[in-house]
Amino acid sequence: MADINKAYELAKEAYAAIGVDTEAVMAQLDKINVSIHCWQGDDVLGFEGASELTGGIQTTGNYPGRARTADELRKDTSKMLTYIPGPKTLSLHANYAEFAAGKKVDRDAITVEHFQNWIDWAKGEKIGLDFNSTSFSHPLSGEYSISNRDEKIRRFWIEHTKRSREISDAFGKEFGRQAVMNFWVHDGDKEVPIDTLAPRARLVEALDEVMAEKMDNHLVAVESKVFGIGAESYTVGSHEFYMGYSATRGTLLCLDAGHFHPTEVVSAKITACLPFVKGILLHVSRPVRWDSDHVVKFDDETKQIFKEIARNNAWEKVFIGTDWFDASINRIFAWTIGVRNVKKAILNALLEPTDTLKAFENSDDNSSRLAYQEELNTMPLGAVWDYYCATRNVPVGMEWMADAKAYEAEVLSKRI
Ligand code: RNT
Ligand code: ZN
Repeated sequence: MADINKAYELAKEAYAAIGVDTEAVMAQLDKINVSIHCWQGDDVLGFEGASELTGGIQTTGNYPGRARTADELRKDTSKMLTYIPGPKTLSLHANYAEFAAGKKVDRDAITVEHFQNWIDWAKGEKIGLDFNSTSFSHPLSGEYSISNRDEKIRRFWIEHTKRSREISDAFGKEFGRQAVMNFWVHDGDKEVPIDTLAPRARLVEALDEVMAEKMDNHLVAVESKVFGIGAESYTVGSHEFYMGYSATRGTLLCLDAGHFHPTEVVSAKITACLPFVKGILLHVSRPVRWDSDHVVKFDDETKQIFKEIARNNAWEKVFIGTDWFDASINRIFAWTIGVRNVKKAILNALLEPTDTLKAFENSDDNSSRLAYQEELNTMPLGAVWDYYCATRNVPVGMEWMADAKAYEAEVLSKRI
């Protein structure tokens, strides 16, 4: 700790010299929530007994130790949470419901009672819960779910999405903070259909019905995607579709970092969308070639996403969620590495002397703007990050690794 303090004092001075108050930055970081996805721990399978992930998404790798039950997933999540500083919530999918023996209901009939164990657990962890409706890995998933031309199938998913709103709203009430419910459906086609409009018209109608009831304890976000596996040629809920929907209906717009063409970046979209939507839900992820949901790195795009929010002080309008699933490495490592990088990238963005950079820009001094930005890259961010972790009682630097390895030896490796 002595070294951490010493390094921090020097870093504090270095940042003060460029007009950045590290204490104020850390106080701000203490208020920025990250909604952590639950599904890294069990390869997105949930607890309905699914043995296969469908809906155009895929987890690859078979590293041992996957959580097979809700209790195991809660235990693993609790472990991971001890490595993450600052505020956090856990984001659940509808297929993580739990049923008493013989009391299983289908997704169109789930209620908040099926998430009571999660609520009790979250209270113990002193965190809140967020929610996601779930269109995939179900006998009625098919290529089209809520936009299906079959009225029966469509009705099922409409009812499911209504139930999901109710659950999300109940979470909001329970935890005294507005929960965020994300809506992503895989609906799409392997080939371009002749009628690309009709499924979209059905999706608008279905969503309007789902959104009709006013519920104040949660916000709904809608998530677009460029394509899914097996649905490569047509996506009902494309970016333009949900941009229009969220702008006209007052929902949040979810931007997933992996859901665009490989040369498009989410960081470039934030201020383009903000003037028109109620708010944005981010799915911080890392695309590699396609929406492959790799563990988030402390890379340029991740840093840029949070700089865009910080520079425009848009923390109130941008909700931060995570979304990846890597089964090729220890899953607790996959979670921890990614979420710590998200937190670190937020800190990095807050440590930028934005006013100075804007002043250069506004006086057409682009030479200084570039020089300054490049010098900032090697400022002692690490010392502030270590100090933040230490003072928020989570492991500093690589310390968490030995503990996570011990957990692997004691717990994960025994799961066969
Ligand atoms: C899929 C979307 C979606 C899912 C989760 C499981 O492409 O990104 O967010 O990853 O809902
Ligand atoms: Zn996503």
